[in-house]
Amino acid sequence: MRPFVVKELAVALVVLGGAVGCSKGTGAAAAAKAPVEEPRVIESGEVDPAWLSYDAAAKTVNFHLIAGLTGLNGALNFNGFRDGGLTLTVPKGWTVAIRVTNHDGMLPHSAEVIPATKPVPTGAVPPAFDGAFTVPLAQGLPPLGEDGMRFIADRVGSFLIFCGVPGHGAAGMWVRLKVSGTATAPSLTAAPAGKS
Ligand SMILES: [Cu+2]
Repeated sequence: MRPFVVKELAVALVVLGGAVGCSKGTGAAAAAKAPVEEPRVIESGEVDPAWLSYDAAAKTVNFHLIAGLTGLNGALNFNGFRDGGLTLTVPKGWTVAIRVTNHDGMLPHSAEVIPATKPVPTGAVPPAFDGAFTVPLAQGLPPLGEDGMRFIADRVGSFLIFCGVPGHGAAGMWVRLKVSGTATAPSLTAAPAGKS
């Protein structure tokens, strides 16, 4: 969880820096208008390196999955990607810790790692790895809610990280997880939607 603490600290410092800047010049009125902390603005299809961090010695990867990050697909996207457009690759045997944030102000969302199947299921199915889902899975996290999952990627293969709220996954709300027997470090790559 350390990378998340660092990130939040960085946000706090930015906010603090803004407040200090205001106090030098335009005074309290401007300071009061200082924007509330906002996540970095991401365009659909853009990969933010901050989403992924890992500890090679501990063989642990931390990934920040953000439901409805952009308006793409009626917000039925993860991190601004739909239909498998983003792939998280992790080496076999590593522990995968996924922080899941629902950035959608309207709809509930969840996340679950499932075997790669076509068509994508219309609702929650048994997870591919023990513990690889958020709670509640079918009901979803409320807008701005947060949960996490942690599991060991103990077998190679292609998997989906998909939303278990009925209809969302089938509508395109899924990205990919690849557990690799040859990769030496985790990576995050964007690929054209629908391609494997
Ligand atoms: Cu959803």
